[in-house]
Amino acid sequence: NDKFSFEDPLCLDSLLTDDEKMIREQVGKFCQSNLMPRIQMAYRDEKFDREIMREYGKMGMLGATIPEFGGVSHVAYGLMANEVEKVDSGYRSAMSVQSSLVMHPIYTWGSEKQKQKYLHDLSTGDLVGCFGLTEPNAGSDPSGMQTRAKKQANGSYLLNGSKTWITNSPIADIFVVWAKDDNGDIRGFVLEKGMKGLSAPKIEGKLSLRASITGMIVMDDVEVPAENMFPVVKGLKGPFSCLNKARYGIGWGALGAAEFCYLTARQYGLDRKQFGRPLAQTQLYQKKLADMATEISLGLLACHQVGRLIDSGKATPERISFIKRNSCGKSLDIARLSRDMLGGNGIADEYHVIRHAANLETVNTYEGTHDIHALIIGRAITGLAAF
Ligand code: TGC
Ligand code: FAD
Repeated sequence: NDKFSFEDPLCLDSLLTDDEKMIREQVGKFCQSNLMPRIQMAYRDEKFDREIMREYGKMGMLGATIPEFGGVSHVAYGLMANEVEKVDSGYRSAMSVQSSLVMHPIYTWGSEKQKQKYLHDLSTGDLVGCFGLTEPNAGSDPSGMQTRAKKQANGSYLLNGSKTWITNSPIADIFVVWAKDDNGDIRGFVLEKGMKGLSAPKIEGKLSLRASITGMIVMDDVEVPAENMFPVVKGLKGPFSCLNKARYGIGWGALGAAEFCYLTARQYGLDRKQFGRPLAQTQLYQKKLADMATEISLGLLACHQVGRLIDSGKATPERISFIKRNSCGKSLDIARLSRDMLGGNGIADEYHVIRHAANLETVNTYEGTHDIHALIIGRAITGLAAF
């Protein structure tokens, strides 16, 4: 630790426990040997291999912070997201939706019966879940959702409406969906594939996050038994508490994509010569590498701090907004810089950096856009909501 390392300039490593280091190493090996070889073609062909969910399950990567399914620290969960996103943001999306947006709400808000029915099979990847909050007319402002859950005389609910931009919906077995009831309260429901009136068409033609499958959730008079509703939680804090977890993981994850882009640009600059010397021996190239290494290291330290705060029960949503916003914005800048530093090769998929840059456009937008997180932080600073 007394020597400078371009891979870990501020010795983040020294802050990790032995367990966290071991988890990072095992997950890192899995990602490089199982995910990296398939990403180039998956991205070209716009395909998500459903088997990946079972592979995550075998690795203990689904719902890993839940005591029954691993109970790892939030820093360890962040390190997992970071390793996966070194390969592809879409592969991290699949893991975070299942863990933070499906298993977490069922574990936190679900009835005993719902937990027994779904959690184990979600942890093994035998079931795939998705999370439906965003609608065609309600994105940054989910309070404007139009999906309705109307109570029937027999006690069940009739759901009508549509959700859009939903990760994994076309391959999902279960759907955590948020809808307004007859009192105008937002309630959460677990829908199952095959329910009459429920469909999940794929959204084609994404030029970002192509190795992740995205779709709609269309509900046309879907009859949902009352036992499929989360019994207690009401209001936006239901969906928002799930977002806290997912946004935290994205903080670590996005910087994984940035680390890949930084290391690729460094190696490229050492290998390629122009004007009689390596590109890495020019002042402009070195300035860019120094900026990248600085932002990645500072960003990771912030993620580490927020992770420890979550584990000690001291994280607030604004603190999570800090790292979600910072990591996404900075990683997007770093990926674009790296693309530039590779010259023409920077646009070829075999070098991967253009894919990361394109992916990070989505990551900067979903789970609250860069500007929406500025407004969440701004409200906390001033006490005034500017939405
Ligand atoms: P606001 O008045 O602020 O709050 C309403 C109620 O919710 C509570 N709350 C939270 N609770 C827990 N965690 C949080 N982060 C919370 N934020 C708010 C709040 O305490 C209040 O509770 P109560 O009991 O007093 O009623 O609500 P608002 O409507 O003014 O919110 C504004 C804003 C901008 C903060 C919010 O609308 C927002 O965050 N918008 C962004 C929307 C978003 O992030 N959508 C994400 C969709 S899911 C997704 O993108 C998945 S991508 C998956 C992948 O592939 O990885
Ligand atoms: P809008 O809300 O229409 O925003 C458009 C622009 O206006 C943005 O720049 C925004 O910052 C800005 N803006 C909005 N309001 C304000 C304001 N008050 N002041 C200043 N600027 C403002 N959602 C889910 O529920 N589940 C998922 O699994 C999921 N997966 C996704 C996967 C992908 C690939 C993508 C692209 C999106 C996904 N989303 C998902 C949706 C995502 O959360 C939304 O796209 C995001 O919250 C933004 O909403 P919007 O697209 O409607 O944009």
